[in-house]
Amino acid sequence: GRRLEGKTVVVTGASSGIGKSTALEFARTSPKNLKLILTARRIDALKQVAEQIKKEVGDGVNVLPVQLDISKADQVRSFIDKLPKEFQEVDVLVNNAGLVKGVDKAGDIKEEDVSSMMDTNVTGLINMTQTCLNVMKKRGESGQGDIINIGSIAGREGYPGGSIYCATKAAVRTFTDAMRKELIASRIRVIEIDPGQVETEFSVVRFYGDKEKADAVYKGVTPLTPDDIAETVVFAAGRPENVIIADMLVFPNHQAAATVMHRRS
Ligand code: NDP
Ligand code: 8X3
Repeated sequence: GRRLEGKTVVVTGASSGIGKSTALEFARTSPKNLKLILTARRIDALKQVAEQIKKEVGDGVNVLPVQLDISKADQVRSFIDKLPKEFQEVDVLVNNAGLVKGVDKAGDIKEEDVSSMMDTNVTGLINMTQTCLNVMKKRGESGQGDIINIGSIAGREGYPGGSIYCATKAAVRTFTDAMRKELIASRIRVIEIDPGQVETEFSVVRFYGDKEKADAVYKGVTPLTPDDIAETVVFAAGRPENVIIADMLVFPNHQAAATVMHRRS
């Protein structure tokens, strides 16, 4: 509540899944005097999320939907400058936007899938971080703000059919770790949250829109909900200034590794 009051929060990939839930959770937790910038490619979906927030918590939260494709470096570079002045002082960046494409094995992976995962999950996240760090570094005596990166269990271990996706999340993990060390003299907190299986549009995107294949991923298990992860993101952002939740791995109860899963038959 109080600790988030007056903050300006950017959530990438807020049109769906974890990002959408995170936007709602920030609004519920700090329903007064919060500025929320929601970004994704699907602007209509963002506007619906903004409407939902307004309905749930009223006008205390100032929500700004912004169309942004993080895989486009020029869009990310001008992102802050194009915001209305009152939204430019970003305090919290949630780097959530990301995607997986296909289950092909090395040798057969489509070039376009390699680039879309790399350009979004890695380069997009890095560019977004650098853009917002410019603002955070100027705050206070030595810089202040929160960068919250959504990694994955897939960044900690590879699994067959996920080599590129796993490599992108491993890159996020290493970038995050190095950056936390680089920023040690500042008050900027660099936070990584790594979910296991969460039921979102993630698998629908992975199977190029095939809902049946996506549903099969969650058969016989109870995956995390996007709200479960949203709660951890807002918890991390809401810790007192001297506390950092540096690194968090969150599984559903049936999961113990990327591919160690107990399924009800
Ligand atoms: P969803 O597919 O439901 O949401 C992904 C979000 O990312 C969408 O809002 C999408 O918006 C956005 N996005 C994708 N590409 C771009 C882009 N180029 N520019 C801007 N926004 C983009 O999946 P999740 O909510 O599950 O995924 C969120 C994050 O969580 C991802 O980083 C994912 O890797 C990670 N994760 C997911 C897990 C899971 O099991 N679901 C487990 C561990 C991590 P739009 O299409 O409108 O651009
Ligand atoms: C997404 C979870 O299943 O690809 O990060 O490891 S999974």
